[in-house]
Amino acid sequence: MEPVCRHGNHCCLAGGDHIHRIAKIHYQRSHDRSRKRLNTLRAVRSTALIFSMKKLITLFLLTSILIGCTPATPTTLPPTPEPDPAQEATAAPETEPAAWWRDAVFYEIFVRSFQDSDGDGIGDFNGIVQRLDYIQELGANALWLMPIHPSPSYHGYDVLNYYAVNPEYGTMDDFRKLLTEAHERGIRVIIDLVLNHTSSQHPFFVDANRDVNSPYRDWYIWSNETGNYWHQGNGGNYYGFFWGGMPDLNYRNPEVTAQMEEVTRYWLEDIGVDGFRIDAAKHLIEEGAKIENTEATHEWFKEFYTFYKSIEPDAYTVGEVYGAGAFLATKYAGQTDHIFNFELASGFVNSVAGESNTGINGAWAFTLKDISNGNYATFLTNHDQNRVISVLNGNEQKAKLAAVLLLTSPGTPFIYYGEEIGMQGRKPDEDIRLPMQWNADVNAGFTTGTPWRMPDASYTQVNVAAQEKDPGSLLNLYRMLTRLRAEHPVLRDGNLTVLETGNSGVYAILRHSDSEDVLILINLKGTPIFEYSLGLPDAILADGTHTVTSLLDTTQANNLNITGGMFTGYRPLAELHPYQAYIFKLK
Ligand SMILES: [Ca+2]
Ligand SMILES: [Ca+2]
Repeated sequence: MEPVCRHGNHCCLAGGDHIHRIAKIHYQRSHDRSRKRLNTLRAVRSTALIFSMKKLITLFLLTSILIGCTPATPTTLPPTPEPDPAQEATAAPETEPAAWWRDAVFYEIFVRSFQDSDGDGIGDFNGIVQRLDYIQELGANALWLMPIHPSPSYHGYDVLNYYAVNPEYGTMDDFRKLLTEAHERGIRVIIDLVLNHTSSQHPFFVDANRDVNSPYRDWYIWSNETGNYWHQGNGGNYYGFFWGGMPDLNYRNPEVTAQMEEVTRYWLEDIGVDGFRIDAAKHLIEEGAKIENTEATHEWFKEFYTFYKSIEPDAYTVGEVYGAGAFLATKYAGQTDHIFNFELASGFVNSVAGESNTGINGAWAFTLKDISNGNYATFLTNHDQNRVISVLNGNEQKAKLAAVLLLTSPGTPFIYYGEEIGMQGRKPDEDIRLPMQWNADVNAGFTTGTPWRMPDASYTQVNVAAQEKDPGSLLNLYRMLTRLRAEHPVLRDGNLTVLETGNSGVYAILRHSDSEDVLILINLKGTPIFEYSLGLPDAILADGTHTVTSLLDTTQANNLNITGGMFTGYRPLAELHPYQAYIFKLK
């Protein structure tokens, strides 16, 4: 057999037993390492909170100066509970891992477009390191890096080598440095894991296609079938759901599973990433005509979950199940930690675009019916969709409302790079993945060389530097919202009740926990609203009179009277301003 492996001992044709044995040996070491890492992260998080507090006070002052009124006294942060070292040391490995992702705000980065550090026009790992302060100030404490492996494409979703990094993005040492620097700031890092397919130029496929007797032949799916998804190969047609350049792997072959588990172990254990975004999760295993979310796919992910948790109990996966809502999230429970709630994302964006609460209230009805605990990932748009401000026809006020919807909702929010400054972009895909707009200098501050693709022309107006100076900017709203989310646990994991509003242009929810109640109220329309009235149909609040104070500014709303745990006919303000969001704390 001619060796096709050029990647060292990770690419051996080891069977599942071998891989599992390695996994068990590494388990305890990995667990100790994980504890140490977590303690570092916790220590850093306390520092980050203090830092955030200072920034918040500054922001309050700036906002108040701008609107010409007395600054409200910022609320005092509760002390951060410190982990008990004795308890940490004796905690049994079987203890449920702390679900760090429940408190995370993720930032999705397309490495090629974020920041070029060496003038070759291509974003890189060192560029991200240069921008970690920016990411931290945004309030993101986790990163999702789109594919970082060598690939013939600009986007990287067709992988050539799962054990290496794309040399255009830097060296493995550069990547390790990014991990270290991020972890020192309390920022976790997950990477895209492309399981469903390889590149057609991957050595496995090249060998499989060259020779029908190749040991890799059965790693892919061959047939005499023609038509959709079938592509002409040597000695038969091969299955590639997305296109011929991305042949699907055959997960009915245990060697394929063993190989991808070794890839998973390598990145978690040898390199130290914090988890994965699983690309095209629903397409993993086909069952005849059924090619999405099959039973075999669910069974595979069940085993995969056990495997990666045995390597690293704190590892997080989020599955891309394109188009999924909460119902499918329940189907992937115990198989991935989260899937993205596309149904909710559409609800957020469509309600703001259509200026009506119908879309979002409908999405909440489905989501709350299936998952009431917020165990899913949320977002507005991602790298496969037109950018949110373009969907909103460039309306920055609407983009602000979308940000409020995302960051005051349950679930773990993901912000797509540039969304926080209102970067525009419509398909083709390259144009929704353009260079980050840092400033008004040549090439938007992205590179000193020739960018791999020109930034959007809007960068002279729409950029980070300009928005940092403007207290009323979209960027500063994102910063304020992530800080509110950090300060008020109820915004992360409190219950959510959709309120009656008596007006389809008014969206109102109550976030409720044993310790705190927050009311979010939004006028989705471009005109003032006077005719509305809020009602809480469930008996969940304490009886009596509550004061209602804005968490965004100095607005004081009318008191709220609760009888029998509920209320009707409540009007916090006589007038709701056009495209205005209010976040009120009840006391
Ligand atoms: Ca570069
Ligand atoms: Ca597949």
